[in-house]
Amino acid sequence: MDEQWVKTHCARFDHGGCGLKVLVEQGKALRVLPDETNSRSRGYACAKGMASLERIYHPQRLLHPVKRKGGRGGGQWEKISWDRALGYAVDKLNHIREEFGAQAIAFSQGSPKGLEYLLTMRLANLLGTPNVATTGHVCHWPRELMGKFICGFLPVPDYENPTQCITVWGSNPFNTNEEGILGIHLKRSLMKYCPKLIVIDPYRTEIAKQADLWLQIRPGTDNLLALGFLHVIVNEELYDKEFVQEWTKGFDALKESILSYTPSMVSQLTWISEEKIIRAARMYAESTPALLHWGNALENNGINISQTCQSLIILMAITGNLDIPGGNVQATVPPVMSLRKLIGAERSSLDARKNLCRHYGVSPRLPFVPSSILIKTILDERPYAIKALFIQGSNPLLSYAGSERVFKALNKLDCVIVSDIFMTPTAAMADLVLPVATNMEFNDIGHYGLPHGYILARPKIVDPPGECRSDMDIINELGRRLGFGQFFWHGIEHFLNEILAPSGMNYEEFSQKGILEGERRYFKYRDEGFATPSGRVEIFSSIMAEDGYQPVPRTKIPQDTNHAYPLLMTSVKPKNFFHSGYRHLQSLRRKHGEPRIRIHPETASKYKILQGDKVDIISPYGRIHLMAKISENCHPRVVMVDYGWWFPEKGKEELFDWKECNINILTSGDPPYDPVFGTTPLRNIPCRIEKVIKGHSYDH
Ligand SMILES: Nc1nc2c(c(=O)[nH]1)N[C@H]1C(S)=C(S)[C@@H](COP(=O)(O)OP(=O)(O)OC[C@H]3O[C@@H](n4cnc5c(=O)[nH]c(N)nc54)[C@H](O)[C@@H]3O)O[C@H]1N2
Ligand SMILES: Nc1nc2c(c(=O)[nH]1)N[C@H]1C(S)=C(S)[C@@H](COP(=O)(O)OP(=O)(O)OC[C@H]3O[C@@H](n4cnc5c(=O)[nH]c(N)nc54)[C@H](O)[C@@H]3O)O[C@H]1N2
Ligand code: SF4
Ligand SMILES: [Mo]
Repeated sequence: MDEQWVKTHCARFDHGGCGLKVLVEQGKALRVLPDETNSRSRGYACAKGMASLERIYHPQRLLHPVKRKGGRGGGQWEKISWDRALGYAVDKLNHIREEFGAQAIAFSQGSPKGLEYLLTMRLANLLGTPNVATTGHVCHWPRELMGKFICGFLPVPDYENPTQCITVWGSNPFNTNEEGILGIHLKRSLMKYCPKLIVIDPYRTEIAKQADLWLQIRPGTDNLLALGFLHVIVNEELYDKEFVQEWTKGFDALKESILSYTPSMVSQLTWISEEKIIRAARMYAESTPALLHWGNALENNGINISQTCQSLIILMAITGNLDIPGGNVQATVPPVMSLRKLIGAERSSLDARKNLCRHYGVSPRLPFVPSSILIKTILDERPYAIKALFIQGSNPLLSYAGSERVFKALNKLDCVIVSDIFMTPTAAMADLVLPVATNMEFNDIGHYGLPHGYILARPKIVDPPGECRSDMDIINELGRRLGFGQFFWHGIEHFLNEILAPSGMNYEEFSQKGILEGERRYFKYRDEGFATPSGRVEIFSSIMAEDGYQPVPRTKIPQDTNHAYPLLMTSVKPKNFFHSGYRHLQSLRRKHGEPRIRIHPETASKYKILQGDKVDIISPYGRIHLMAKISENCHPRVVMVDYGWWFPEKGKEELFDWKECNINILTSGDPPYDPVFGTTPLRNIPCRIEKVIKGHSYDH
């Protein structure tokens, strides 16, 4: 018997990171277990990671390229060869490029899975289109870019060293394991160093239950709370005077701008008591080191995200917690090919006038187009028409804000190509669907381009099923067929080896090692300064000022709820799924069978709603219905709605009931946008609820 255990890292169930070992026999993966020898995850893996083989061998996997027959979204498909599929894509893209210009071709990339999104950017650069759209503006880009503006890097929590205080702000790390690894490290740090714990979340999450201070914030007011913290810290002189004096610029401007955000004013708007605000600000500022574990709720909060990011980075800086052990640090990139080189930035011949960010007034420094702006451009045909969309690893009908407008936009396009593992509602709207190989079916590198200072090996373990090919392989081949052969590779192995070349290793050696880390150093600014125009932390951001934005944080007061929409809806990522993905997998579905709305008992009783009742949720943008779960963990004025739901078991003809329970029916992707990032709110949505009686809503 040639049974063998092979080591790899989990991927594509979140950003990936846990070590797994897989039992392989005669080319078939038989079992998967957590790898207890992995230095980072140390034997941890969640239910998703354990479902890796169920995903590989799932009967609903796409196995062949298919082309649409009949009307768009009608569920009729013809199986075609790869040669015909790629030939069709090349003809369409060439035709559109010639007739309308390269900018009429857009790419939509989901959250990064491996290296595929970078190859897509390379192809877009070579084609001459600036239109690679992502959901980065509601994910990590605001913190990354604002970090660059203010201190030259994204400050990530340093769990490698003891810390005295951890603030988990709008994150649910025991469920999401942010960045595929941070949840595990946080848990370990809590056990090992017993730091104080502050949690800022409208919902009493598992981690909130363990907190010294839980701040049950009103959704969407994190920007105000951050300014309130700054107010207390500056007023009570709890900041690091030496660091502020030596290493920052613009502290006086901050002093002035935070004057009005008194604890009493912030308390009224955030629903957190004045006393708690003051205690939390003091707890964070008086602990050294202290780290801030930043969550996605902040980016999902929409139109104030640029100011929230500014405030939080300033908070870390003035309390002396930047780039110190146990604080928020700059991780050093391991020696690999640079991002710029990989995406072919030097070969890019992009026309700045075609930049949609510039047109819509958001930061032209964003390396991609916010999906909200892509959809707006398709619908309005301003400043120009977009004709083709290549969607890679994304499900915009579920994941983009304002699903109805996404549906309209998809219908308007001349050509929609989707690559995915499964047929999704979005793929069902395509003209051409390409079946992709998933991890363990090709050699891949994980965490490249993420700001954690390491990359992970994800070697191939089994052959892909049917005719599935990796995204990298598909884009590489497409690039060659579109006439850019000299900038692509004769096979992905060459590509991977080139990426790794600066480390002196080839892919084979790297996969034996499993991980490649950058050198761990702290206080780098003492030698090199901060990578900002002034070499200091720019509390008054010269880049923001130059680009015409608010250079020190100041914020808008949130709109209040009203009689028509008296509640606020917010959400949380699903513990057992990755966004809208993997509702097919029975082991996961057993854990979470259908979507729910969580309602506080007082609120439920007011609306005569019982556990398990069907409830309509109505926002100014639409209506969905879900099953009620009564929970003391909610705030009485807030409802928590499950995110990412569609039903693979339903027919393709109805696009798998994509509208019924889809939270983004309730959000809007239209302006107002955050001025810098084009972000719209996903979490603090005014709504009302109604009990559904025999298919009709019972109106109160
Ligand atoms: N209301 C609301 N909206 C949100 C969020 C929220 O919390 N609330 N979260 C936002 C955030 S942070 C993000 S990052 C986005 C995510 O947005 P998306 O990335 O669009 O979301 P997913 O549902 O993960 O869609 C990914 C698709 O890729 C497929 N897939 C998985 N692996 C591969 C692969 O290797 N190759 C290819 N080609 N396909 C693959 C999956 O089957 C799935 O259909 O959503 C955002 N939207
Ligand atoms: N299981 C699983 N893991 C994932 C993902 C997934 O879909 N499923 N997605 C991955 C991706 S792309 C990302 S970006 C990360 C995100 O991971 P996290 O940063 O952990 O983000 P979320 O789970 O979206 O939300 C975190 C918390 O925000 C709270 N919250 C809701 N509204 C507000 C608010 O207005 N203010 C505050 N302060 N808190 C609020 C919610 O109650 C929740 O506890 O997770 C990654 N990991
Ligand atoms: S936490 Fe993330 S990386 Fe770890 S096993 Fe689960 S899905 Fe995979
Ligand atoms: Mo994300």
